[in-house]
Amino acid sequence: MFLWGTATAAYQIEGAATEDGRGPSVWDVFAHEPGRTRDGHTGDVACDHYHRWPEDVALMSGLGVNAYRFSIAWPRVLPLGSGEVNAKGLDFYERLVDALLERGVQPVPTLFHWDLPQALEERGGWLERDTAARFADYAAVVAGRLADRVPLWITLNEPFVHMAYGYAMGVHAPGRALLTAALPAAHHQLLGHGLAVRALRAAGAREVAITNNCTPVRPASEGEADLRAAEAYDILHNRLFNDPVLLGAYPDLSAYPPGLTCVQDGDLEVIATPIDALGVNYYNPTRIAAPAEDAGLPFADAGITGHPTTAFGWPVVPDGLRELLTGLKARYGAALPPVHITENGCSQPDVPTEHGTVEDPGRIAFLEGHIAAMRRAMAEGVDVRGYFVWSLLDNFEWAEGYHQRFGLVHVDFATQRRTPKASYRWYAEFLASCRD
Ligand code: GCO
Repeated sequence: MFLWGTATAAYQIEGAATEDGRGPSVWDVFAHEPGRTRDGHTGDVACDHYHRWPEDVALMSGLGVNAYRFSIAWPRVLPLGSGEVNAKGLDFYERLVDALLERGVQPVPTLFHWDLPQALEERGGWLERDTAARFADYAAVVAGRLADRVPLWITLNEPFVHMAYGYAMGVHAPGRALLTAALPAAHHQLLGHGLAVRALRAAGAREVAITNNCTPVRPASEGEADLRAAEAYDILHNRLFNDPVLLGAYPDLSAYPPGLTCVQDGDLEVIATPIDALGVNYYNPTRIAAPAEDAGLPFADAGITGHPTTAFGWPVVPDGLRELLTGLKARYGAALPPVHITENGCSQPDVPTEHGTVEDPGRIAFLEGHIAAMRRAMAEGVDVRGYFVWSLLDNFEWAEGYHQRFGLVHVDFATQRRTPKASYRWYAEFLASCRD
């Protein structure tokens, strides 16, 4: 059965940041620091999904999706990151999973969508090797409760973005701006992934995946310097996170001195523990040029022009999804497991009309175009098993706060009123036509 779903993440929708024993995460701390997010927005309340989840499950049921990708908040389950388990945290996810199953919606939980328990950050976060072991312990706790009912698990969400934005540039939590000294955060996340795959399987999980953010990289010209820069970017964004998982080896990191110095014997075998699927998040391609002389990095973003853009200013290039998927197949061949598009979607300037509807033709065109591109890739031989729209609800868009709306459902953050947009009705009709 092809999985058609929507996706969300805990910190972006749950709210209830201090309720029922939840510990603080790096995002709670970061969002409360002055100047970190637009207008100082935080996820304290977000979509109040922690209390309104029955309404949100009903919205999914009305949509007709057969799968829902959400994330489990590590600090709800283990408030200090390790040690004592908070039963109320596990109870919340168990209720959600059971309600989804009752409605024929397959739960697809992600164990880490960037909300590291603050207690672990204070011990070094993902720069520390020990965090990988704590992640596996946490995975075992959650799977111990839910593996009998959850067929497909995702370990990490976008370790590239977490390393780059959280540890290299400091624009996401935990707000560290270490540039290439952030690389250990890549290795320790990947090691945590591999250990978690083993822990999940030991607890009875049937299928396990990792979700990577992938982008097709285009050189700004065929000149040698641009080609070299594009290759360096492809290595950092894509290959650093796919190669060790699928091939058991890191790519050449000589463009990023000193490279990875924290890898120990046996780590790559752990990271390459076989997985059942690769989750791919796709938003847009990237065009890369040679950097200026004194730039600290071996590439420069040249920007993509000549395409429509989302409210975020991101170029809309549906065929980039076909290019990405066929490129993965060409690169990894038989080592590429089945793929799920675990996120795809766009922000639009959605404003409710005087009739209370939300018209979002740009989002409908985006989704139609990308689903068609995914199908072209499938016709070209890529084994794709699922597609999840980002997102079910407008939600807390990290450093952008509530300013970027990605939902099929509009959320009025003052009243928490949910209004299905035109794209919600479009997706419902599309899913109904797939079932006919
Ligand atoms: C991501 C994200 C989401 C974002 C989405 C839009 O994994 O980057 O999982 O949390 O909200 O990508 O930027």
